[in-house]
Amino acid sequence: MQHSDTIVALATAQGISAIAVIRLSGPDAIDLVQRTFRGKDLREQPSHTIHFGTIVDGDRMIDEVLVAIFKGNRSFTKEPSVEISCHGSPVIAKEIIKVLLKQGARLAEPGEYTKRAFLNGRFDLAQAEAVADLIHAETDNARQAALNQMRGGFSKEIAHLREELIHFASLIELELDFGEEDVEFAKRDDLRHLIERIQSYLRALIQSFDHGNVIKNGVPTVIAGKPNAGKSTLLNALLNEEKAIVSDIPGTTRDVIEDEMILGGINFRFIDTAGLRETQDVIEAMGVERTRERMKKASVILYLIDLSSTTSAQIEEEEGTLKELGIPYLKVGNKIDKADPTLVETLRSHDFTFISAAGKTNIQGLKDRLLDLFKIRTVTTGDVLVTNLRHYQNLLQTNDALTRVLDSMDNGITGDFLAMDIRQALHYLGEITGSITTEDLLDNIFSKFCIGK
Ligand SMILES: Nc1nc2c(ncn2[C@@H]2O[C@H](COP(=O)(O)OP(=O)(O)OP(=O)(O)O)[C@@H](O)[C@H]2O)c(=O)[nH]1
Ligand SMILES: [Mg+2]
Repeated sequence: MQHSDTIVALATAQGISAIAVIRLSGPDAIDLVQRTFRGKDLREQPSHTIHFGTIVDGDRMIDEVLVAIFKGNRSFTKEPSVEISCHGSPVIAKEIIKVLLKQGARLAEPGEYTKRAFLNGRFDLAQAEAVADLIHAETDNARQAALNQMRGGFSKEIAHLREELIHFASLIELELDFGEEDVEFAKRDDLRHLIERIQSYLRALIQSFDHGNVIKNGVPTVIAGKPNAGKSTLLNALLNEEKAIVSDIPGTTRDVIEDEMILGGINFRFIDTAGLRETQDVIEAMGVERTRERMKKASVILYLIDLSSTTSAQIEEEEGTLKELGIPYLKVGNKIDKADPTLVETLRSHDFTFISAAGKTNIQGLKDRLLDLFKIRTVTTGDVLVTNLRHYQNLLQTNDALTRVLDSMDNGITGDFLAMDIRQALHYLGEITGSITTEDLLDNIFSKFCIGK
């Protein structure tokens, strides 16, 4: 697909920097820059070369720049492209973009470069999405997972399996054309084998999402418990920073306080909350409500018990409520320095991690237990991981449709139902790689990119 217009945007971050890069893509990219450029004639230079000169607006010089040119389809977008490196002042970048707009360029929409690269066949949709993931990667593992996907990941295998399935779909549809006659072009045993092969691949991908999701999105970890249990003290100890106010007055924390920290290659988002209790204080009650909301959305809860002032009966009661949430949790006994020894003895068999948040005792032990819950291995080149929720949902739907095909075959159901479920499976698979797209789907994906990407 060739686009007729030429787009322009700042490709580097807003703000002051040594250099800023302005990027153009489209049929007129090089001609258009030439009209504002004093230096060599860019149209006569070979592709993939860089040229020094000035950008001018009529007689007014705006900046000295370096211009890189990419001709024909030998660029990221597979369109003629130009990258102008200017001095990194927001004013200069803005002025240069203004001149280029005057010459007929149009401001790029979010993700439009990557969208063009996709539409021009540089890569499939799953790979295009990985470009955004790569830029937003917050850990080295997330970077590697995104890079693997951008460089191919599961795309090729899915495209290949889809081709094979299309072959069967067309044979079955041919059978339908023959109507009443009893013909069977699509050998049912072969189809069964193919579906089993596809499903085993899909299942591996589906299973990888638990791991992939943690790597890409991190782990929201809520610190909860009764007032004064030492939650804010623990947050500070984990982050090694006086982030939250600590005091011996119960009900100190009212708002949610959060910050991120990378442990063992995973981004943990620690969330300190208002202590759980019934209260007449309107503000505090709102805080407690927020705590409950956050607990429901957590990936894991660090549930704190104050060992200096809690009885085992109370602990049992609190754990009962905690269990009902159905969210994984770690029981943490805090203030081990002031704990009642008999209570500690009783709790030993109850899978508690004992710490002193104030004394920073066994904080590492707690971190280790937390990491054990997310058995993460380092992502290496070539690992295929599903990190994207959209892909995950489509994989599940494909798998379900294929299970229906198998069921239909087991029950001797006729060709038209088989064909329908196969077509659905093909649809969901095709949406992952973008061989089937709608404007809505593309808008939805690329509008989440930033401008210039
Ligand atoms: N002895 C002892 N005191 C601690 C420990 N951890 C916290 N404290 C004290 O317990 C009191 C309450 O600590 P916070 O961290 O404010 O407790 P919280 O759970 O955030 O309380 P709320 O915000 O009111 O829900 C403070 O006086 C802390 O200094 C500990 O390990 N040992
Ligand atoms: Mg607090």
